[in-house]
This record gives sequence, C-alpha cells and structure tokens, in this order.
Amino acid sequence: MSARKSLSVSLHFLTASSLADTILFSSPDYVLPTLYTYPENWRAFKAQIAAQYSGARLKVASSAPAFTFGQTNRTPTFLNNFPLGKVPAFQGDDGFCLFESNAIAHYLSNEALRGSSPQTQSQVLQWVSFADAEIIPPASAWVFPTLGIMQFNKQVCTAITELTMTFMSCNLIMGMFQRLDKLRKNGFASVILFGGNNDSSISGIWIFRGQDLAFTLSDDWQIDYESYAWRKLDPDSDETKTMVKEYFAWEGEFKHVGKPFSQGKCFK
Ligand SMILES: N[C@@H](CCC(=O)N[C@@H](CS)C(=O)NCC(=O)O)C(=O)O
Repeated sequence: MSARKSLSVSLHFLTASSLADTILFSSPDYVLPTLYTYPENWRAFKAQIAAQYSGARLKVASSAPAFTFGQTNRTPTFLNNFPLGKVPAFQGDDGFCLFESNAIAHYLSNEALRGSSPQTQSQVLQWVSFADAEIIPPASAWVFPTLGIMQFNKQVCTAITELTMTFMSCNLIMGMFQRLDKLRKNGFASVILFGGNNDSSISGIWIFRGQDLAFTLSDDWQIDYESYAWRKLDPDSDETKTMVKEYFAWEGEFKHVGKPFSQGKCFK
C-alpha cells in the first residue's frame, strides 16, 4: 500500500459528555494518570481523544478540589512539576510529568495512533504540525469573534477596556507595544489612556496592513488583544473621520469614551 493510501485523516468532534467516558476508573483515584486542565479546553481534548482511542487510563482534573485553573497551576507544587504553569499538564501514576498538549496526546496514544513505520510516524507529525501552524491560527481568528472575544478585525480597529490605576494602565499599553515589536512594519496605532485612578479606560485606533488582525499570528501577540473589545471602523463614516482626527491629534471630545484624555502612546 502506498504511504498516501495508508493514511486517512479524520476530524473528530467529540462532545464533553463523550469525552467524560475517557475516565476509566480501575484503580484508586490518587494513583490514576491525571490530566490537569480547565473545562472544555480543546488542547486537553487532544490528549483525551488519544486516550479514548488507545484505552489509556486517564483522570481529568478540571475543577475544584482537584484543580482550579489560575490557582492550582500557580502553586509551588504544580510549578515544581510543570515550570511553565500551563495546562494541559499530565502526571502519570509513576510520577512522570509532561506538558505540551501534543506531547501528552502522543504519550497517551498507542501504535495505531502514533504510526508503526518511520513514514506513518512522520505523517502523524506532519498533520499535528499542520494543525498547529496552518489551521489553529486562522481558525482562532474566525472563532473568537463568534465567541464575542474579538468583535471585529479588519483594517481599522478600535479597542477599549476598563482599568483601575492609571500607572498600571500605562504600563499595560507599553507592555503590549513591546510584545508587538515585530508588528511595527505592518501596523500603526495611537492608544490613549483616559480618566484617572479607579476610573480609567484604554482606547485606541489601530491600522493594519492586510485584511486581518495580525494578533493571531504569534502566541506572544495574543497576550493583550483578548483583553480588549475590538470594533471595525468604517473608513468612510464621519464617526471614523472624527475619531482618527482626535486619536492622532490626542485632542478632541472623544465622545464614545466619556472620560478626559490622560496620556497617549503611539505604536509605530
Ligand atoms: N502549547 C501549549 C499551550 C498551553 C497553554 O498556553 N495553556 C494556557 C491555557 S490554553 C495556560 O495554561 N495558561 C496559563 C498561564 O499562562 O498562566 C499546549 O499546546 O499545551
């Protein structure tokens, strides 16, 4: 059989209830191989799906008291096993620790899933890499708006978020600009901090080269943009013309914000 024919690619959509079947209780709870995650984490699903196909035992710890995302993964015990503090994270009944969802899925697989020849093994790696590099970034860009995480993402965008302390807010803008360093050739932004302590907002106008918001292209760029609500501006509308004028001049009424100008920063 040619390598091409021997490979079939399937896309699996498993519901949370079918994934719950992955938990096969055959020994006391505390010695079960455990996957730490938060509920409905698609990265964890990769490992859960592999375990479901291979029959590997797996306990999913995704809620209190076993695991609380944002808390348990910051404890010294967790960080000692998983220095990045990220999930999914796996600990075997022998104490073996593993992070990175693809590695965990690989570990929980069997030969049928991993491939039995160098060719099929490489093809598995090919599709895993293909999904990470070619599918997930654009899929995230399409899915996030439907979840309301990112409302619009074309050409000219404005972003707004509510904040407490003005000095923190300003560091937030500069931190975001620093992380976006490589984007400088392709984007320009004027971001303004409005209001004072306990009543401040960050709002800005971004202009990007190309048709899509660039933030999904790098993990590092995604740290900040999800905190903001994005709205596409119509370049021909009077509202946009006024906003562009005000944001670039750092003066004006800023009607849509309703707080006084505090300070501005430009990304260029
Ligand atoms: N490349 C990693 C990504 C893991 C990751 O980014 N996990 C996030 C949640 S989806 C996390 O645990 N973040 C916690 C933190 O950064 O504090 C994988 O595929 O497992």
